[in-house]
Amino acid sequence: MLNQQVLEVAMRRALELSLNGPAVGINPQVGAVILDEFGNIAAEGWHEGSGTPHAEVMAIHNLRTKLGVHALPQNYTAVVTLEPCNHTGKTGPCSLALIEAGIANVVYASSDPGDASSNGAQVLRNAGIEVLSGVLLQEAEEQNRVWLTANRLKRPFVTLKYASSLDGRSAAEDGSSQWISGPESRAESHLRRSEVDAILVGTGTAIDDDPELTARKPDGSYYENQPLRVVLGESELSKDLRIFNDKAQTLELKTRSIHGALAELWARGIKHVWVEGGPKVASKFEKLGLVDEYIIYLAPMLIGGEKTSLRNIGVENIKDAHKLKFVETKMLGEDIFIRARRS
Ligand code: AOF
Ligand code: ZN
Repeated sequence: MLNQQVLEVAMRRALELSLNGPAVGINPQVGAVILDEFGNIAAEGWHEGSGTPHAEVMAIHNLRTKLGVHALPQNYTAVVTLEPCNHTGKTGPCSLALIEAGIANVVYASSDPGDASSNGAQVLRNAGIEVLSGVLLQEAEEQNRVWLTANRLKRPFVTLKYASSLDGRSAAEDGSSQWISGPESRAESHLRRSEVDAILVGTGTAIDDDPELTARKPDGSYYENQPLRVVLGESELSKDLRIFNDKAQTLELKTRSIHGALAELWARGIKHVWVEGGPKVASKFEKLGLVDEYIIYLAPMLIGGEKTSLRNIGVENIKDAHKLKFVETKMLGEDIFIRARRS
């Protein structure tokens, strides 16, 4: 096996390559590099999304093409960001592809959480391949948290997003809320929208604010990926609402059950949902402990009054407050951007 430092450099490259694949869709972003016996990169590959070849299969293919032979010399190390799969889904098992290619060593970061797809490492070991797991585990877990969390919990990853005043208000007393965050924040949040599978709001927000809930660039044009628009609640909605325009798909979930809604979205292949409000729906997700990540745009203004971003989340005593940790903060124009998780 090559030394740890060489493997970490290769894994860093594999993590970078994985980002060439789409963030949206039901499959993970996976990258792979194949190292020769000296630790030099001989070939690279990544996964382009559901229905396309997996990262290690791409890398093997690229190596064969480069060398112009099918039977490879038996001294290669495959470095992959995710444990090679062991199932036939839309493509064949990567474990077998690696064995068949005569790869000597396989190194990966995170384990595959799938019921059918996991266990690739054991199959590789049984075939006499040396396997090392957990290389750059923390980096890989952070980068792939959406797909990994969703597949471990078997429900979509939930991001709660809101823009608020410094005193945590998302609207004034008359309900007006345009605009709290500045143009830089709004541009950023639209870019992030384009990288999720669904945006969810309650019927109250759909009716009161009449949002379009699409991902738009600062010039008003639309991003290629438009997340599914999901409206949760039992109120009847007029088809004249902007949420029903033809810019994206829309799903009405006529239920009050948050768990039921998440199960329905998971069944539809939604891996990442952005909960955008209003405060009642957001508070329900928070109360149930279903928020995996918070994205908050904090504007330098005070609004006061009752229209807080969250309402009752079940905290009666301060010792029950939901404790978070900031994982990323930055200035965005005049605003502060915060990405946080439960601590
Ligand atoms: C890997 N390498 O590049 C990817 C893996 O329907 P399929 O055939 O595309 O299989 C999707 C599953 O395979 C996915 O849920 C995950 O468990 C694994 N993805 N595995 O070894 C890859 N994309
Ligand atoms: Zn695979």
